[in-house]
Amino acid sequence: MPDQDICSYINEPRLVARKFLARPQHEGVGAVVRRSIGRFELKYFDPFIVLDEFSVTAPAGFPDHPHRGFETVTYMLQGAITHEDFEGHKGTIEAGDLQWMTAGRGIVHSEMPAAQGTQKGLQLWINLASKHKMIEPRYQEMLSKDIAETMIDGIKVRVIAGEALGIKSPIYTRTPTMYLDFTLKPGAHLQQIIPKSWNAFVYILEGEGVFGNQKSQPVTSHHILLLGSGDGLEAWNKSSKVLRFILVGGEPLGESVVQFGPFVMNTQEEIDQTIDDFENYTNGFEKARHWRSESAISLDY
Ligand code: FJE
Ligand code: FE
Repeated sequence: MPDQDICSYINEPRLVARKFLARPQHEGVGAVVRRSIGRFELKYFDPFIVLDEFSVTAPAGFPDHPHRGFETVTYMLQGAITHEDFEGHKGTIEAGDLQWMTAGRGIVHSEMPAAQGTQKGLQLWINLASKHKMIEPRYQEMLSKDIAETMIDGIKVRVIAGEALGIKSPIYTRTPTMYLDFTLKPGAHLQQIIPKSWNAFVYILEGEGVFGNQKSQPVTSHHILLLGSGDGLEAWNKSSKVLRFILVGGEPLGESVVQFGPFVMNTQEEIDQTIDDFENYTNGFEKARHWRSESAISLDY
C-alpha cells in the first residue's frame, strides 16, 4: 500500500494530445510575446484564456489597460516588472517572484520594465466562474524566497499553486488550479499526480524533455503540450542538459466564454455592458476617470 499521499501512484498516465510551438508576436507597446493559449488555433483551454511568454526591453511595455472577468498570473523569469493600478497599488516583481491578480469586476493598470536589459516571464490568464466575475479585485504577491521549493531525486519543484512532492502553496486560487515549476537534471524521471477531471498543460522553458510516453520524441523550449485524460504526468530528461518546464492544471468551468480583448465574460450582453462601464467609469471602473500610471508616462503610445 502507498505510504501517505506523497507516494500516490499514477495508474493512467496522461499522454500528449496536442503540441504547438509558440512563435513570437508583437503585443502591448514594443513588447514581444510567444502566445500559446489564446492564439487562433487554440482560443481557449478551459479555464485558461491566455498563456504568454513575454519579453520586454525598455522603452516598451504594457501601458495603462483594463481587465475584467478573470485572473492574471505573472511569473518572472528574468529582470523585473513594475505594476501600478488605479487603486494606488504599486510594486515590482523580479526573477522568481510571482503576482497573482484577481481582476474581478475591474482593474486598470500598467506593467512596465523596471530593470536594464530584457525582462522575461510568463503571464497566464485564468478564467473566473460566472458567479465570481464581478468580485472585488485583489492581489497575492509571492517573492521568490517565499515560494516553497524542494529537491528530490534530481527533480526540483517550485510550488506556485497546488501541491507537489509533499509541499503545498499558500496561494488561494478561486478557480481550482495547480502551477508547478519543475527543473529536471539529466536522467531524472518525474511522476506527478493531476486531478482526473482537470485540464492540464506543459510549457517548456529550457532544454528538452520526453512527456507522457517514454518512447515519444523529445520536445524543446517554447512548446506547449496539452495533456490528454488520465491521473498524472510522467516526464523524463534523457538529455545531457537541464530541463525546465511548468505544469499547469485547472478545473474546467464548462461555461460559455465571450472575449473582447482584456474583458472575458459569459455573454455578448455582458461584454457590451463592460465596454459601457469602462467608457463611462461605472461598476468598478470609477477610478479610471482621473488616473494615469507614472511608470508608463515616458512611453509614447
Ligand atoms: C492585454 C494586449 C496586451 N500579455 N504578458 C492586449 F499586451 C495585454 C497585456 C499583456 C501582458 C502583460 C504582461 Cl506584463 C505580460 C502580457 C498581454 O497587458 F491585456 C491586452 N488586452
Ligand atoms: Fe494587464
